[in-house]
Amino acid sequence: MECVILAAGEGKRMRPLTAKRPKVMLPIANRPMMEHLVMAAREAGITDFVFIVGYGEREIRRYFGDGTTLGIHIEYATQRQQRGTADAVGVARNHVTGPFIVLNGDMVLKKEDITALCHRKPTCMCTTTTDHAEDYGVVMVENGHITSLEEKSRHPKSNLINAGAYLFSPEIFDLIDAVRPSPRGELELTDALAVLIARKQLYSHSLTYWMDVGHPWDLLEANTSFLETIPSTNEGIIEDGVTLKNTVLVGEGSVIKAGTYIEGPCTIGKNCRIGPHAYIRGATSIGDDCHIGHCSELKNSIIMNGTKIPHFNYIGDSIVGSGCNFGAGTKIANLRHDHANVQVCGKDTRRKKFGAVIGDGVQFGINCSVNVGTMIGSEAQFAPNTVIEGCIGEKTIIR
Ligand code: TTP
Repeated sequence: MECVILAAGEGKRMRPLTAKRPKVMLPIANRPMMEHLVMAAREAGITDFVFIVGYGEREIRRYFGDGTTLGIHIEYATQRQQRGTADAVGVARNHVTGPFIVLNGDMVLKKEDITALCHRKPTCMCTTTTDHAEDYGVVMVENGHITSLEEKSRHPKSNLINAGAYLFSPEIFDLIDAVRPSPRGELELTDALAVLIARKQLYSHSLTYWMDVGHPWDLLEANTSFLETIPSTNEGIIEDGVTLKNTVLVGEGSVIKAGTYIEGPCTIGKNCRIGPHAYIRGATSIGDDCHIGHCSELKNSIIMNGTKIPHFNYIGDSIVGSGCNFGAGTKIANLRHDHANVQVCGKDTRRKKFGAVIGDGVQFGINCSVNVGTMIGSEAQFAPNTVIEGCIGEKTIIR
């Protein structure tokens, strides 16, 4: 069975983290989110993949290559313009020969569900339940057939939704050819599926596990769930006087200095300097070439490659891009005094605890205070003692 992974989208909802990288390359437990999906499919026995790439495709091609290192074979097909999901699947036309699986690249699935999908008869749509059906395509199912599909309804008829995973036969391409732009100007896969629904030819396949990773805060949840399943490893140097609790992974060339206290699950990439006297709490992922220094505390956060958090910093429930520098004493708040859900740029994170989303290359002077729910665009710079909140555009300079 061939597996087509849709990975051409920009991921506007993930901005500013996607300013310089495609959404599917954002890290979860220090691996691109798409790698977790590919590995689940490989464990389900799939070895032939077609990656539909577009936005940021160079990074995807460079990282995955021809798939040999992962024990799979990858063909790439470029979607020149991100014209919608029907268009993206259509790009796979000359790369598949028989029934094939299509997976949105921005979700987490379990191998067992992919195995079960491979054994179904085409055409199948995977479904799952959610408390936020209004954000997705809501489906109705009767006797195993999908009987209706309604996109992002304000008043969803059920909590059953389209999970973005399918089993198709090549006949889908004829239906895709007939799709015309939707009111929002996209060629939507759901319009091709509507024809199959009318013919009672679209089966429902119910998933046991599903996680959608569309917003920055979804990364934290996915990070926690992956870190909880990985065993501890140490390829670095751990000095005497370091305390490690629960699962902690330390990458090659990293040094954990004396007095550091790490409560996993945590993963630390390659060539990092941690401590002396750093305090890191789970679930936290720290990328390669990072420095977490004296009296800096991290909790439930994702820190990308090359970021420096060197002296007296606190970062909780946050996502920090690559190449950022935190001046001594700069801290991020992560809880509102009224304990209400944290909003980021007008969007409800549905979390009581959330800190900030920080793009790549942001520079903080000493003693900056970043309020809960702040979003900071890439390469912004802040003078010492700046109080930072709200949505800050990229390259903003506060002197
Ligand atoms: P979406 O999540 O709908 O789109 P997106 O990834 O661009 O994200 P955002 O809404 O934040 O801008 O896409 C679902 C999947 O389909 C995702 O894995 C990306 C992929 N996709 C393509 O490959 N090509 C496209 O033209 C579109 C719209 C999406």
